[in-house]
Amino acid sequence: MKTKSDIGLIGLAVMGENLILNMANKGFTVTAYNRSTDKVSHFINGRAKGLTIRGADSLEALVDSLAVPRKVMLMVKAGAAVDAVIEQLIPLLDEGDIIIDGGNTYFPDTNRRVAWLREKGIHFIGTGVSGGEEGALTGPSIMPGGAVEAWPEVKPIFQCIAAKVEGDFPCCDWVGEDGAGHFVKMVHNGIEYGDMQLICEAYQLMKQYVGLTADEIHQVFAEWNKGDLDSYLMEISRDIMAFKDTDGTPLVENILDTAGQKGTGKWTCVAALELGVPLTLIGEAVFARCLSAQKDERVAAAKIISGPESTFDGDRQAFIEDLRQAVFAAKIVSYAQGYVLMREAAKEHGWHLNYGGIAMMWRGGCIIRSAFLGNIKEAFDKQPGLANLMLDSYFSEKLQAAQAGWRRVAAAALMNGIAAPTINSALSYFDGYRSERLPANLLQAQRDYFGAHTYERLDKKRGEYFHTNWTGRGGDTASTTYDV
Ligand code: NBP
Repeated sequence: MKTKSDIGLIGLAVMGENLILNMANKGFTVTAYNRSTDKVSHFINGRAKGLTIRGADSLEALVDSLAVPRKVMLMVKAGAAVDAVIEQLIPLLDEGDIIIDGGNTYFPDTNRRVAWLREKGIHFIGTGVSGGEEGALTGPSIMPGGAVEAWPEVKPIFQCIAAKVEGDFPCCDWVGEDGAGHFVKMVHNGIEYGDMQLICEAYQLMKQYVGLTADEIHQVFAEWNKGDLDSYLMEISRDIMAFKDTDGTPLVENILDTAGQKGTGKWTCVAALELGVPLTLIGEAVFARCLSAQKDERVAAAKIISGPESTFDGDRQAFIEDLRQAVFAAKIVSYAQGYVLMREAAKEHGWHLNYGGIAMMWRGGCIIRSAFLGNIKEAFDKQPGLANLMLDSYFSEKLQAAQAGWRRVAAAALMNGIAAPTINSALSYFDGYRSERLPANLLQAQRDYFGAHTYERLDKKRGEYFHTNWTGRGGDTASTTYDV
């Protein structure tokens, strides 16, 4: 073992332990520390035995064991715990040392911490780590941002432990300034919500409308996973459909239909609302989880409010192909919206994001990994300033091809009373985005009518505002022009 460790890691819960083992397996020497120090000895005498991992029983011992510039990675519970550990580390570290927060931190906290530590001469990196327990051990997707000066020091470790795709391409690269790494990880999680909900709606339509069994749905997902929808989430959904409970019935059918959430989907939607980005698919996915959680109310409502009887008498294969197209098209919309959100955040915060690079960071190691991300990388390689993924020739052609089937599925869901919020709202966004004229002219008229909020005219140049005395009773005074 080297006399000084390459990196120290604080937080020996599931993610921290596995990241340390991953680093040691790749030849790095790591010092492990945990607030409850009994976990340190348990780890050192257990999973870490025989590896290049040393334990520290205090933060002082951890800092003393590190090669300079010291690199200390935090894998503790996001929020106040991160600040508490940073406060304790500051007096122990020197200028030029590096603190890395690898938790699921809300990006404004990372913005704040980068600035706070910069004042003290300490470089702070906030990095998203995706892939859960297994990813942490065998190769996660890592999305670092913050103090770029620290990146050359951290890069060899992070790129070495990250997942690799297309040969030896690491799913880790520099994302951008301040909290950009955590922002991108947050959008990743939001997209994850959307991808999961889309698959759930496909399952519901196949089960409730077409009448397929879990084994038949397993076969459909297996087929879908061989084409455009090839992804980790499709793969696990395929396997879940085939998994049997102890009594031989499909386990999935015995699971209570109320979904939990930890908040990253909500944060993504809040960021979208603040930046004025229509992130409709992820929003619907978050709300679908909220609605699922209202189980008791739904059970009561089902007895009171009725809908159409669901009937299917069409061609099964044809409908399943339409459904595949609908899921694929809606998925394109979801990623298009997520990328618009990142672009608007970059404008707002002055970040320089590498959009193709982000697709490659998500290409392996993480929950949303899929073949499709390679196409997104190509789209941004062709046009780095691409305004919306749907305008790229590959994706616009795919959407064109999927459109008819997508509409048939949305119509079937609506006519048969089966909720498919992400498939349907994505179609509304698609139709809205491709509409030269939306009904916002009437909306502006309404706003001007009741609040003298003014409007612009088609026959005048942009930026010239008009107010009409609609009722004859109001005056000519307009309200201040403002945009929300
Ligand atoms: P947890 O989020 O469960 O955090 C537990 C760790 O935080 C323990 O080591 C605990 O020490 C430490 N900790 C707490 Br709680 N308060 C502390 C404090 N005030 N000072 C010092 N240490 C404190 O662990 P996790 O599930 O491994 O996740 C770690 C981070 O990675 C989180 O931000 C999480 O959101 C993120 N993440 C998790 C996953 C996943 O799949 N679990 C995936 C991706 C990212 P103790 O032992 O003394 O209580």
